[in-house]
Amino acid sequence: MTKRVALITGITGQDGSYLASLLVSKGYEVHGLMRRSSSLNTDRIGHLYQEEQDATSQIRMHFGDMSDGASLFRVLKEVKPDEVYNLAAQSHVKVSFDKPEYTTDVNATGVLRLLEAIRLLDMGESIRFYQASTSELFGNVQETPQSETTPFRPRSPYAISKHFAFQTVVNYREAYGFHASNGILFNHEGPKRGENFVSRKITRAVAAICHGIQDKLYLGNINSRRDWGHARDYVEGMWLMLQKETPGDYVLATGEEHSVRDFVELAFEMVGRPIEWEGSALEEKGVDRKSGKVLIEIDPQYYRPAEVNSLVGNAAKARDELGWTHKTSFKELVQEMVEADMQRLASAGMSRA
Ligand code: NAP
Ligand code: G4F
Repeated sequence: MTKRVALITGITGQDGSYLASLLVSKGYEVHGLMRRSSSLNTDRIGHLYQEEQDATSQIRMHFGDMSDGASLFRVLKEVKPDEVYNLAAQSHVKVSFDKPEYTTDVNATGVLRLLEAIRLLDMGESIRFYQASTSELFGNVQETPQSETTPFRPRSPYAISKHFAFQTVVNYREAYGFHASNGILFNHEGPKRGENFVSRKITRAVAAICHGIQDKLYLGNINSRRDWGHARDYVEGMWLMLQKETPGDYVLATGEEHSVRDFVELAFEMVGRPIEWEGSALEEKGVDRKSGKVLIEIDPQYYRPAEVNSLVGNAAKARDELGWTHKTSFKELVQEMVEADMQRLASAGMSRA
């Protein structure tokens, strides 16, 4: 039996790392597209990746960039993948307001570059394509919960770039018969989550405060609500979409909604430091109930010019057609992230004393 070959863009990110592990465990030959960086950025895939010459390396890496069409063309030609998972993106919503043009180039035009390279290489019939679409497309939500039929009302340069990418995938499916699918994924997290997304920012702060190396956590809109699942569960859904005979667009979500405030309360509770809230708006503070110390303050620099206040998904189509459901509860997710950050600091011997 010949091994199936997968190419993952964004392999050095949170989802790329979980997906690479999943595909290696399923016997795939896994290749990753990686952009050049002045310092090594392969930490998240360190368990799979060794240097090119090392026969024990479980994945192969290729330099390329979503902003460089020729590099995408070259990598596709070299790897000849059966499945392409396009996870690469400037994925931070707030940052997209600061870098709208760059975000659009990578997240929108980048997807067009990749699909067009597949078409020009006459690989359209042999490749199955996954696009990392997002619940941010629903933006100013028109109904609750959101499903595949809910209208898109994007509210950030990030969401608008992903809207273009979504429609481009649909267009290549309809115009050229590509097996191309959009996964409309709601927020998914885990211990490998980037440090400036709110979930990880909170769990890192909880650990650092417990170890005495941070005094306070500064947050933006703590009343914002999200449908948070575990990335490990969601990459399984990506793979399932490409195993289906016909392509399609699928929501992956837990169907449960929590506020940032809930996340903070649960995370601090897990280390025995329950929080009480005092004051309101910019003056609201999270106080350690036992010591009376202020641990959380609001900093408006984390507010967005246009906020998505609430997102919660209906993943019935993925359940019925793919047999996908999430496995990890909100509480288990927060627990795993807090424990991992506590463990990281403990093993680094970090404390202020
Ligand atoms: P992430 O941790 O930020 O990873 C993004 C990946 O894209 C990294 O490997 C990054 O490389 C790479 N990348 C960025 N710009 C690139 C470029 N110009 N060329 C090539 N690679 C580039 O994001 P994630 O959380 O794993 O999310 C994966 C995908 O799913 C993203 O497209 C995101 O927008 C989408 N998504 C995520 C969620 C979620 O909740 N996690 C929900 C819905 C959709 P570096 O390591 O060098 O930075
Ligand atoms: O963790 P966040 O930055 O994630 P956001 O904006 O929901 O985007 C993530 O999920 C999307 C799927 O819906 C992905 F497409 C996207 O790539 C990314 O993975 O912020 C979550 C909420 C927001 O409402 C934000 O305003 O938390 C609020 N928040 C409050 N204080 C904060 C902070 N967000 C961040 N990053 N930092 C804060 O201090």
